[in-house]
Amino acid sequence: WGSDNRAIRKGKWIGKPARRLEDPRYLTGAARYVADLELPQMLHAVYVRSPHPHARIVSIDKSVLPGLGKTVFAFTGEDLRDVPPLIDHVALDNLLRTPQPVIAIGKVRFVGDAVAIVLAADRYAAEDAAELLSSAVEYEELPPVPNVAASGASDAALLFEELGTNEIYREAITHGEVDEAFAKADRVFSARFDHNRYMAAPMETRGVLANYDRADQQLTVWSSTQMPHFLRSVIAGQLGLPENKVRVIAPEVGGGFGMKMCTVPEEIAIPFIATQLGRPVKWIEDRHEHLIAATHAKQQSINLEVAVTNDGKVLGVRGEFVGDGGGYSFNTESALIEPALAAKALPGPYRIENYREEVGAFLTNKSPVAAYRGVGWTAANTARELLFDEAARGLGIDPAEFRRRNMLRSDELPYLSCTGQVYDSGSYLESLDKALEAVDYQAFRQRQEELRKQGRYIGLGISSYVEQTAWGSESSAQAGTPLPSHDNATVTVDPSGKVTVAVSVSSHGQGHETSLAQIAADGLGMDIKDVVILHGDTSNTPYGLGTYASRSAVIGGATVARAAADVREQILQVAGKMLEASPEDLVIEDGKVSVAGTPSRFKTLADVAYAAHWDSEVRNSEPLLSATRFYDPPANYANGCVVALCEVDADTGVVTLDRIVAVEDCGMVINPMIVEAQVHGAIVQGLGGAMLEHLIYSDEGQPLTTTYMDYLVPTFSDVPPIEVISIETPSPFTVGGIKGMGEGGQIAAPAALANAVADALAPFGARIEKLPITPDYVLRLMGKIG
Ligand code: MCN
Ligand code: SMO
Repeated sequence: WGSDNRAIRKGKWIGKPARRLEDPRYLTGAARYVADLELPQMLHAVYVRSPHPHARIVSIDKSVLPGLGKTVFAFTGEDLRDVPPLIDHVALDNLLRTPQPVIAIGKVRFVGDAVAIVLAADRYAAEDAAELLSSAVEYEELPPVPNVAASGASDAALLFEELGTNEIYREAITHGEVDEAFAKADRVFSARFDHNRYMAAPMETRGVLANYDRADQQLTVWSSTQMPHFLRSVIAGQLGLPENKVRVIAPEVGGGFGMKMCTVPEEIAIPFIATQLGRPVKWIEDRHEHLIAATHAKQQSINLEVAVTNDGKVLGVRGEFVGDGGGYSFNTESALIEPALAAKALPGPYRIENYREEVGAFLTNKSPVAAYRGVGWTAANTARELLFDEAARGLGIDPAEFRRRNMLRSDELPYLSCTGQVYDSGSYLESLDKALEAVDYQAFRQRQEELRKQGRYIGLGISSYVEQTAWGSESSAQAGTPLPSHDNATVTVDPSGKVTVAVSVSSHGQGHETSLAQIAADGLGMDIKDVVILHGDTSNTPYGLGTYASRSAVIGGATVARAAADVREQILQVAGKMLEASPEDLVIEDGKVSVAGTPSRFKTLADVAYAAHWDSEVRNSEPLLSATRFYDPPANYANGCVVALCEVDADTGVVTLDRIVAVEDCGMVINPMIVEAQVHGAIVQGLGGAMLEHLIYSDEGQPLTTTYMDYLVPTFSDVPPIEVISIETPSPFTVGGIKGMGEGGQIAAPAALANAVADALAPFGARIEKLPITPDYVLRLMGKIG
């Protein structure tokens, strides 16, 4: 191993579409989520949440609650004054901080802001008591700040008076010679793009169960989280407990999609109350609460200008990215997460050397914005790809050809982008060409022309992308939000020869119990069925940051590969003594260690493992087959291209999606079936954001989309056939050449869909400036309604 730290042992499993080992328990209903857990003496928590977008809390009269302190308990912000507020700690000097108490103190800043927590022995009693307490909260309403325009107005009410402004960040950075580029340009195209506010809306809402055990003074928190170790660090810090007295368990997590990445106030308040009451406390969010109080995502406004030559060469780009952060700049991430990441991601797979990025972020009286799959990158990709199509149309150049003229060729990689990102490797042009070939691009254009003559409007949209993957320290620094990040895995072979792999990444639907087992199985020459992956529990996994930013294949995979390689050495040492052969002459395959070329001279892995623990003649100096290894990878970037085909009904404005083709290049693929399914899932979520999902607030700051009747998530019937084509360009920088891919589909799909609609409506001169693309928006674009 030592000579090449980037090698990975590829045997019978890596690259195979192995069926997911975790699926039987999902399919049979045996999987257990936070809501399924019951503890003796457990209390159920229900939140009292603000009905006002912006108000002072004048008083809360707990005395209205019958049985207060005996059968019913209530906690307000004042009761939790000793718990420090949550603050974002992004390392940016000029970002104004907005401390968020875990229950509001003095003031509420959005409809859904936590005002009190009520507890009772069952959920029904707690709901009734919470309703009673809600009516005993006196508010003094303040003028609402419903959007960025209102937030920036000179007479706007301030969410944090002490800051003297609602604009918590503004910064402009110039890369290269931007003004010169615009001065030289033949044409300048510009566009405004308003990205809609929508949200992850995982099948499982948020939920926390906390229990403080007085016997061993240990706090155990079960939370539907993506980052158990990080959450433990935050809880210990917030509650002033030694970290080794806090255990965090992420049981089954029914989707996180970024929303369950950062620490939420509920994850601090519920454990605190459990320590105060000395009884287990469970809070399970309901769907209405989820839609108003869980973090929202994606909303930002982008103004883009592109300077081009008449033959379609991009000379420079100017962009302004303004985030609508909601009531608090959200802890561990900040309101910058959308606009700042979008600004850095804007160049994408193109050769853009001159670029000015300006980033601003405002507070508004809405639920805070935090991560959701493809955070920032989705908005950047959509704005850029829409504008590139617009420019191509304006110049009379085919949109695919326009892209080709500006796209980085494989032989230009590794490439240092103007925003400081090192694209390690990829297949940008090949991905575009493969996607177009799959849909028979030329034939489509002919058909489009013929159908237009009949008054039918079909369209094709292209979206090329790079996806920054595998956040380690370097990737996060290149994204502009530096955060030391690394992970660990411990691989252990027990005396019976079975393998347990404990990882710090934390699967919540991605199938790590299979894909990481494939890596361990190849590393140790055995079957994946003999490998158990432990994750999501701080008491039996090594420290690490968990699963987000498409980091687990690269980082989790490498930690497992490295630890397995060390254990393999330990096995070979023992087996060498048993077989009286030099360890270099041994091979491990199918659970057997044999002498190369003489397969009849072998020991089973079980024999070797037994001897390694119990036979003092042959065992190693440490009678254990186990190793822990860490990994913090260099930055790496996956890439791909999504092409969507649609038809727009000119009478109703309804868009029918006919077909989506996605080319995905994530380097060496561990499990092609999982990768394909991840692409499908991400595209469907992107489709939701592009066509259906919209969290709408009234001008008074009231949320109007508070059930799934108003907030439309895509269903099976909204999804066209999706074909996934794989290209494998290994990263020269990562272990095994693996790159991540969990977000690519959602980064790319909205632009493909929006461009398809814009292409269909080109005869109407339509320009898509916002999402979702609803039928009434389409009719507006066609000039059919005002
Ligand atoms: N994979 C592979 N070969 C590669 C790359 C990935 O086989 N070259 C496999 C991995 O082994 C893993 C899966 O594909 O099983 C995704 O890997 P990766 O891209 O590393 O992403 P993560 O596992 O770190 O998952 C995070 C990513 C993110 S950031 C969001 S958001 C998202 C996503 O995963 N949230 C999800 N997909 C999700 N899928 C489900 N079901 N639920 C979520 O909450
Ligand atoms: S938004 Mo994904 O958890 O990085």
